[in-house]
Amino acid sequence: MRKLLFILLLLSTSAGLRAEDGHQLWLRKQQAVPVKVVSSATNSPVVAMAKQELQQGWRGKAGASVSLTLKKDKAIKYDGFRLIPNGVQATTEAGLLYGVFEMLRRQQTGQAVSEGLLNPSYEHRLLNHWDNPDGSVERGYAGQSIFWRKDNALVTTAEDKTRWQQYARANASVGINGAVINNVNASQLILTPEYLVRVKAIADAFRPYGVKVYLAVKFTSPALLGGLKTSDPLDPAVAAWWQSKTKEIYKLVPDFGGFLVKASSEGQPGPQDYGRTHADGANMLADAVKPYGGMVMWRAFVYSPNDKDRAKQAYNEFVPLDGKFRDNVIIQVKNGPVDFQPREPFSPLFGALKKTSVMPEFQITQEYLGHAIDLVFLSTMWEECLQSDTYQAGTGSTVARCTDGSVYPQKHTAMAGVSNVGLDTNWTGHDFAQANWYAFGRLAWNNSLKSAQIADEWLKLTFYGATAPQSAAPKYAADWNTNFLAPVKQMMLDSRETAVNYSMPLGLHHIMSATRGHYGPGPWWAPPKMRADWTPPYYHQADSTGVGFNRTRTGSNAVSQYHEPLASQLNDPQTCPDEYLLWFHHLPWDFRMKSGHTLWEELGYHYDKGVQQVRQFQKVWDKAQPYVDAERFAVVQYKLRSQSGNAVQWKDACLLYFQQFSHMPLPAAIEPPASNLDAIIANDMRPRRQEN
Ligand code: BDP
Repeated sequence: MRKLLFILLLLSTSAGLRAEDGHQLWLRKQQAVPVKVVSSATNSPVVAMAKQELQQGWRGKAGASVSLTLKKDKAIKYDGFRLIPNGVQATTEAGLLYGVFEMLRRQQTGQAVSEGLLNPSYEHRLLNHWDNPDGSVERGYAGQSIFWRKDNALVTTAEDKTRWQQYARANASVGINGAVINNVNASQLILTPEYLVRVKAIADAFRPYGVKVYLAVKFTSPALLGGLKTSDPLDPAVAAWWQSKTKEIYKLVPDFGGFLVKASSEGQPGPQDYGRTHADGANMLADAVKPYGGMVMWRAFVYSPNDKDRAKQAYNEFVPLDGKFRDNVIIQVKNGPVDFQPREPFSPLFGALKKTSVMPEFQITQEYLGHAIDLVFLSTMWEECLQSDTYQAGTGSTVARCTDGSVYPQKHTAMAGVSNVGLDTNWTGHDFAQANWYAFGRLAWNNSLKSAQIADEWLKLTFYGATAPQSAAPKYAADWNTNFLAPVKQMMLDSRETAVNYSMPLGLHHIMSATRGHYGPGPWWAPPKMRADWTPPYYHQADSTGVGFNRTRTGSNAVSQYHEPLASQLNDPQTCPDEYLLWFHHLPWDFRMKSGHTLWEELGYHYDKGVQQVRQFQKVWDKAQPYVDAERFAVVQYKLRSQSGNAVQWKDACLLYFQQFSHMPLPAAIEPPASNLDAIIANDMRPRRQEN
């Protein structure tokens, strides 16, 4: 008995009954009042969840009666819903659940629960987990995988189930309805019967929250697992193998979502190994899942060492295939043409594929934006991408509208985010990285939401009343708004531009350290024999004549992949926005910027500004102390200190490194370097365990 009590205690601690350690995310326990729920829907698991959430979180009129109604309604799209007087109306059960979460969010954040129709922008709103069968997470900074582990990999414990439920609930609360539960660099293991049993267990835990399971698959699985001589997509035996594997999966998981494929990319096998196209590969898999209503997400993240400009390859490979894909294939395109850098222009594939479904892929995990150490709210970056005008179908054909079905008649619409979730108590490593998970879900639901609103909601849900049981008092609310909400929200909204300033300003990209897993600066890194397109000098092209990648018509001509008037605007350094200047241009160090400064000075000012901004964040956070519980306050404070050191490193390293080429003095107004280049490089090259 005592042993059982002990186990229960352990379980409850790990299952989320802790106080304010971040485990409850934006779903902290509410002081709910009684509510009566009337539902016309049969009491399915999803409807039961909707009721339970209402009962646990209702903060409207005590004793109110709330109706959940399933009803035909042509205006409701996908799993959208209507807020009606005293209730929610939807055409799907998931719609009812989302409606409930919307009502509760409004109550908790002080917004009116007014009537209205709320449809999601995208049909499928998915997290991609880069989790490996051994429990490691590629580019994960929040501990091991919540799905897989090395020892006892296939034993599902009660703790596993609880965590998967909590995870699915968090997703549902922001409208995320799917998860790819293994790495795009996929192991064939995932398709073995043992692993599929666990996939089923995960799907069972997700189902009551309306979250579907998807798998990333290795293209050569038929040869590796099925003993076939080839994995050629046009070989009938290969197609038959995939059909039978698909059948096996659907038997276990009837609502399985489909496959995600990284093929012929970064060493992953793919149709090109057999002289076939991406369309051949994707269509063969699409045919296998079609009878079950499944979908294939085929990634456009492709590039090869022979390319003169890596930024051009995805467009070159995929545009000729436009219209050749089955209608249940959707091409998954990273926001920028290179690779999740702190700032990239949007990928020119958006809007250019007119007869093929296309979905944006964002990176929630902060591979290039400070891991789980730096505080960077990514919503503004995603908003910038979604609101970029591609001009592909006239003015106003933004990335958002070119992917959500507004511009092109896509059979499927979707958005994916590479998850930052791991086994850490607070799920995401950094307490503020939770905001990126939250923001991704909110933007996938509504791709025209503003980051300021998202930050506002998240802060209220995550921190309000953390130190004050008397938080209902009007005085507390007023103080909280002025002293906590306003400055901390501003810090979040400024944080991405700050990270760009101290790491890769003015269009610089891919100059991060290779030895420290992409954390910190490494513009010098270019070991002999290394593929050029994996080294920073390939991207910054610094020499005595200047800096930047010439992608204009006199250079790689990547600008021509954009539609006019954008192509000409980007092509001319006088009209190219400063943000993208060195992305598209190689310019002399004394090039005159719009500000009147030389390019060299402007670089110096940006790096310096980034450092000053992080120091400002430290002050903002220090002042926020009275409003934050001790645990979360201390951890964030500590991380901001590390971030401030990181910013100084970036500034010193990059300015001293580039100075070797510019031969110009640093602007007098900026803070002088704290170290010298040799020492910085020696420290970066120090042998470490984690490799690129
Ligand atoms: C790169 C990551 C690598 C991923 C790759 C991808 O460094 O770990 O496998 O993206 O998206 O940014 O496939």
